Parts: sequence; structure tokens; C-alpha cells
Amino acid sequence: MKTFYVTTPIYYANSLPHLGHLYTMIVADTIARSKRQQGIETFFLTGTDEHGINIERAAQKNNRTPQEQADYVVNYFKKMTEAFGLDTAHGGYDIFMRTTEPFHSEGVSEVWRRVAKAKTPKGRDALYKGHYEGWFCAACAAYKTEDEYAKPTSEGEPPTCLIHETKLDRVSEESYFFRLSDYDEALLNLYESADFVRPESRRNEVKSFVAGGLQDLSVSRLHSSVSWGVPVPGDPNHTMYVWFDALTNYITAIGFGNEQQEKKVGFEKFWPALHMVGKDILRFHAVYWPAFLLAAGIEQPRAIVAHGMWVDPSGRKMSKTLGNTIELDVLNKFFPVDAIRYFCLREMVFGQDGRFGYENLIDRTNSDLASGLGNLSSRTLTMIQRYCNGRIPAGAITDENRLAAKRAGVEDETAIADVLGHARDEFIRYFDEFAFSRALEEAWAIVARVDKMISEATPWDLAKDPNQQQTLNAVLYRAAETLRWLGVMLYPVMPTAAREIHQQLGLTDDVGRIDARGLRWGDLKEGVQIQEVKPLFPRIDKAKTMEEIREQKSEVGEQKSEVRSQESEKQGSRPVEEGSGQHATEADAGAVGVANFIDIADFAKVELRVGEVRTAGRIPKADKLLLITVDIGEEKPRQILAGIAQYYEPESLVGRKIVVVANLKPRKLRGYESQGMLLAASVGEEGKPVIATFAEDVPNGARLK
Ligand code: ME8
Repeated sequence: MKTFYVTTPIYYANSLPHLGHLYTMIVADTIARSKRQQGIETFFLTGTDEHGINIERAAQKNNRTPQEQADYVVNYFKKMTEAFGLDTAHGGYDIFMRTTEPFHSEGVSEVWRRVAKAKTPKGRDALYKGHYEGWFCAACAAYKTEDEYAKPTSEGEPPTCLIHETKLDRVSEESYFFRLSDYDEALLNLYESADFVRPESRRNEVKSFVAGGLQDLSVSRLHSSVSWGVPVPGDPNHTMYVWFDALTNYITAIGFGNEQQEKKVGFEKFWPALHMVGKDILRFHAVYWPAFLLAAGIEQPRAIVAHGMWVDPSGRKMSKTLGNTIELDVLNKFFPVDAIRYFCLREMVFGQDGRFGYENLIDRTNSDLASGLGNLSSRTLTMIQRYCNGRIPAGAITDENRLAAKRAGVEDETAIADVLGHARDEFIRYFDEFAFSRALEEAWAIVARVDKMISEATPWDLAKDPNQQQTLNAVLYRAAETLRWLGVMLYPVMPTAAREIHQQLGLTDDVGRIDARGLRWGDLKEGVQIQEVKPLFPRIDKAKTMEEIREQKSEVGEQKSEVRSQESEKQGSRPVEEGSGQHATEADAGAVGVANFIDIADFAKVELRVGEVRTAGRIPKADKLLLITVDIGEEKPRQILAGIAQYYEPESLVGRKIVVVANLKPRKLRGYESQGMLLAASVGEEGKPVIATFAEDVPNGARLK
């Protein structure tokens, strides 16, 4: 039997997942479902990357052990994968891989031992001990070369990672090195196959990186610097580099180097895999991983496919520090899973970056799903209910009715079968090239065509004339048969809606096991009793939903700040990141969506006062913060830091009356004490601040009640 293996990256267990992580899982899940439909035995892996300094630091910050930190994040991941129908029970992943599994240490140690014995293509030891001197970014879990960091502005300061804008760690210690520099030719050979790294643009990127020359890679840290990881076999003073450990998960999960998974899954049976990754980690997958495998004498992956990144509607990269990530619990609360899946695959041109905004998601759901596919399904089935006693009518047209049917706009059966067959072939072709957006365009062209046929044929008029019964039946059969095809084609993208379409059509075969390649026009049997007609995608009220999302986001933000401040109290004060007020690194997995009323006494605890801005200025190296002083009727003006620098020129604020939270505990930001908070509305998708002010004259210090 044919087999197929698809993986997502294993995500860092330092913070909770967001839309970006969900996206890769959706893409991999879609591919896995399509393979399963074709009768191919498929194994789908996702999971978490749980070792390394990154996790150690997050654990420390949250007052947990590294294992507790990993468990906490995994718990949330599992909740979310279940909510989004991506878990095993819903036909999604087959393994949620965790690098803290003992079988993984066993397997990765075996890979290390093999590499340690290996010779490079140039006949030298693949692994050697040396001394590493350089800079390391904990967030990337990567060593940084000069062109990958920003030099410090003042002496004695470390450089900053260009990706994470965080300070780098100086590493100066004994280390094992992997002799990557000897693998350039072997790697370039691999890239000769056009299918190995995809899409083409990414393949070229990787090729030129390797052709530019490779440096040896430090693959261990001293145990005294990083203890949370897999010890180097035979040298426990060293901990394996987290990427060596993490990448190897793809083979240990299916049984390489360990009996447990070998028995359960089978390495030979499923390897090689297709690795679906974001372009941010392409180098690790397309350069380091193949080189490790070459050294270990293990077959290469089937392909490494890199997608683009989701950015916010204004084109900014999504980041927790900017507070513009799309949170999974908000998505899950307001949108059907299939609408999210459809949107992700339709909106992002695969390989390029895509903009994600709730408003776009609502628009697409309403136009393509509620008015498009959903409407086609409900109008067709309702008419079958009404005009054909709820049974699938006959599609054939006899010779004497052919002309009348043609005049009514009813396509000939062979013509519509050809159109559909061609669209299906194109759909599959695009799908196999990961051009999901193009594939879905093909499917929606069919929706439009059949919709048009119905509108032209006006079955509601045909129903008034008994002589037109055959034509009426023919229209409805064509629409119903098209829906059956669409259900099969769209199942990998929209499993719930596809099942629903088939169920409402009265079909009992599992749509998740029907291969679109085998669809034949006319297999929908006349006389089948259709089932209760239910809307597939109810319309979303845009204004109301946007309002609710905004409310929910601020609720979530507040609860997160609360979690954070409790946590920081436990640890004593720790620096608050710039711009992190709304979205902390973690949300309490269970504390979302609770609408709490407060007593007036609670409100009275907040001391809101009228203030007048006296001075305002920027802060060096903090492009989001303004430092303002505000007269709130006290002896001395208050100093306040506000995250509004991207929206307000400091000069424009001087003399302005604002509202200040006067009894907020002072806190330090960027070395300045902030002695209050100004109030602003958070507007639009990007949460643009608009400062609250007064239409009438009010004295400084007046209390708001
Ligand atoms: O890199 N848009 O984990 P990670 C699209 N542990 N996809 C996004 C995204 C965005 N804005 N943000 C994240 C790691 N992703 C390592 C991987 S694998 C052996 C080790 C997705 O938690 C995308 O798949 O930083 C990206 O490659 C991945 O999350 C990075 O996840």
C-alpha cells in the first residue's frame, strides 16, 4: 500500500500558538486529508519543540520548571487543535510529537552517534570538538553572523537580533562542530531536483545561500550553560544544539533509533516526509537537516515546502511585542472552522506573505461561503425538497424536450460533465502544486457557473408548468450532482461543510474516502431521499462581530495583563516589554471569554482625572513610546509613558486635555518611571490609539466618575 508522511514544524513550547502556527497545521492537514481520500495510508505529524534556553527562560519567567512550561503550552495546543478539528479524533494529526519524549532522546542519540562516526564527502570527520566564540539568539535558537544582527549603539552592549529585536547572548565555550562547510556540493546536488525545495523562489534562495559558502555549525552547548536538552552521547558535559534535537523529531517520531515508535508506526514504512514549514525556518530544513541526514546516512526528505508569513492588514509582521497576532481563541469563538480554513488557503497565495484581517475574513465568509457555496447548496436542496418530493430527480432529457431545455439555459449533460471534469483536473493540478488559492478559484468558477444556470433556467417558473417537469428535474439534477463533486473536491479544505453537503444530499459513503480523481458524472442516483436542509455558512453580521471581537480582545488583554502582573508579583518586578500591555506572552488557557460585571465600588477604585499635557517627546531607541508630562492638578506634573509614538507627533499633544488613570501602580519602562496611564480608544484591526478628550473646558485634576 502506498504511504505518505507530512509534517509541520514542531513549535516552540515557550509561548502559546497563534494564527501562524494554526496555518501550517491547516495546510498540512489539508494535504493529509487529500492523500487519505486517495486511499493512501498517511501519517501526519505536528508537535512541540521543548528543549533549549528559549524554553528554560520562558519557564523561569513564568515561575515554572521547563517541563511544566512545556506541559502548559502543550495543553493549550491540544485544546486548540481539538477546537479546530485538527486532532486525531477529528481525522487530523496522527502524532503530537514532543521532544521531551524518552523515545525521542533514544533516537536522536542514535543519529548523533552516526554523525560522530561519519566522514564528510571530503573525507574529514563530520563532527569535531572546537571552541565557539560568537553571538547566539535565544529566540531563533541560532548563532548569528555579522550580517544577521544590528550592532549596538553604545559600547559594552550586546548586538540585537534583526528578526526578534532582542539582545544576543555572548557564547564563548567549548563546542562540538558539524563540518557543514564540506557539504556544499552535496547539498547543491540535492537542489538540482526541482521538487526538493519548493516553491521555486525558495529553492533559488537556498541555492544561493549554499553557493555563497557554508560555515561549520556549532551543535552543542556546555551543560553548564544549557542543561535543558538531550546530553551528547558519551559526553554529558555537552547538551545537543536544540535544532539538531528538534529536526531529528521527524524521524524519531516514526521509529528511527527507537523501538517504541518503530513498532507503532514504522520508519521504513513512512519515511521520507514532506516537510511543510514557514519560510522563516527554511535554512534549518533545507540546509542543516539534509546535511545531518547525509552524514548519518539516512535518506533525504521527499520535499521541503516553505510557505509565506501572515502579516497584519497594514503589512506589519505579526509579533507578540506588537500585539497584533491573531489569537486562536478569538478566531475560534467567532468563526466556523471551515471558514477559517478556506480563508487561509484562499487568501494567501502560497509561498508569498498574506495579510490577515478579521474584516477580510468576514467578507470572504459572507461572499464566497454564505452567498456562494452555501447558497447554491441550500437553494438546490430546497427546490428538490419542494418540487421533487425531496428525492434526487432524473437528469436525463429526452429528444423531444432537448430544445426546450436548451432554451431554458440547461446545459447538455455531456457539456456540463466535460466542464466539471476539466475544472476537477485543474483543481487537482493546482492543489498538487500547493497553489491552493488557484485550486479554490477553479472550484468557485463551478459554483458561479451552476448558479448562473439556475438563475437563467428559473426552476421556480418551470415548476408552474407540468410540461416542463423534465427540464426542471434536469436543472436540479445538474446542480445536485455538481454539489456532490464539490463536496469531494473541497473535503480536504472544508471537511465539515463537505460532510454536511453529502449528508444533506442523502449520501452515505464517507466523503473523506472518495478520491476526486475517480468522480464520474451521473453517479448521483436518481430517487435518493435528501435530508433536512440546513444552512452551511450563516452570514456574519460584520459590524456586530467586529464590535464583539474588539470587546473580546480587550477582555482577553485585560485578563492576560492580570495573569502577567500576578506572575510578576510572584517573581518580584521584572521589566515590562515595550508595547506588551495588550498581549502578553501567554494567556491563561482557560480564562478566555468570561463576561464579568463589576460593582460600582470596583469602578470607584479607578481614579480617572483630567490632565493637561505639558511636555511630550520621544525616547531614544523606543519607536513606540512617548514620554509625556501631564498636569493633573497636583503639585508636580506626572510623568507618563504612552505607546502612541507611531500615531501622534509629540508636539501635537502639548496643551491637550486628556484622561489619566491616576492611581495605577507606577512601573518602569525603558528606564523611565511611568506614573499613570492615558486613556485612548483602540480603533480598527491594528488597534490604532485615539486619545480620549473633552469637548468642553474642564479644570486639570477634575475626577471622572
Ligand atoms: O521555529 N505566518 O518554532 P516556532 C505563517 N521550534 N506561519 C507562521 C507565522 C506567521 N506569521 N508565525 C509562525 C520554530 N508560523 C522551531 C521549529 S522544527 C524542527 C522546529 C509558523 O514556534 C510557521 O510554520 O517559532 C513557522 O515556520 C513556525 O510557525 C515557527 O514556529
